[in-house]
Amino acid sequence: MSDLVLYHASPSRSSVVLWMLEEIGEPYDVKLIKLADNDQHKPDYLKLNPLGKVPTLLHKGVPITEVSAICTYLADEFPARKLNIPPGNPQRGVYLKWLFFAPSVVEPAANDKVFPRKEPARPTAIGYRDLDTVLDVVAKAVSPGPFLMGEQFTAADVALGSLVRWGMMFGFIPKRDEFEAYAGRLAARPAAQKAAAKDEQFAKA
Ligand SMILES: N[C@@H](CCC(=O)N[C@@H](CS)C(=O)NCC(=O)O)C(=O)O
Repeated sequence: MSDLVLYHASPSRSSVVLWMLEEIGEPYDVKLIKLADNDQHKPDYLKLNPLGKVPTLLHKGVPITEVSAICTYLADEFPARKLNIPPGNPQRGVYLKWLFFAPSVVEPAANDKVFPRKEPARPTAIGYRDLDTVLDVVAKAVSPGPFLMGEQFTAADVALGSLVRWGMMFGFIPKRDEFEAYAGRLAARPAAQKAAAKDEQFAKA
């Protein structure tokens, strides 16, 4: 058994971690979780991820949950791949901002659009803006790019880039030129292609 074990449902948010693991290039094992069979609610899995969600990554037996936390952790833990901006570099703050921006700003703004609230939330009380405003910020950050941190591809591109790719695929993010160009650059990465091919097999399993 590898030090790294991904609990994965294909395709889902755990596909983001699958891509991240391919970028890292360390050996890992995959344990498939069948959401339709409610594997995520089984007692043994709830011990690892009390919310009963995927992904969960085990590293040396320690469970880590939350996509962006896992991507941040892996990039720091395996720095040779240069997928992080390390402590000491003032750009690390910007890098971390994008890693948090994905789940705490883009995702909730997208959810509000896909699942509108009966009563709109007070804009000053929620921690993000409407999806159009949020996406303007992302579009500016990825053009000309090529990546969020400029020339360096980082874990932030895996986390936020996955949302952009998925969002356009499922129609909750508009196919703006900036996003299509950025998604194209991400899809061209060999690790992204390897992860996509594996995920296709996992989906059939
Ligand atoms: N905040 C979590 C979200 C994880 C999540 O919502 N995963 C979905 C799959 S995309 C899930 O496990 N759904 C199964 C369920 O809710 O029972 C993260 O970033 O890891």
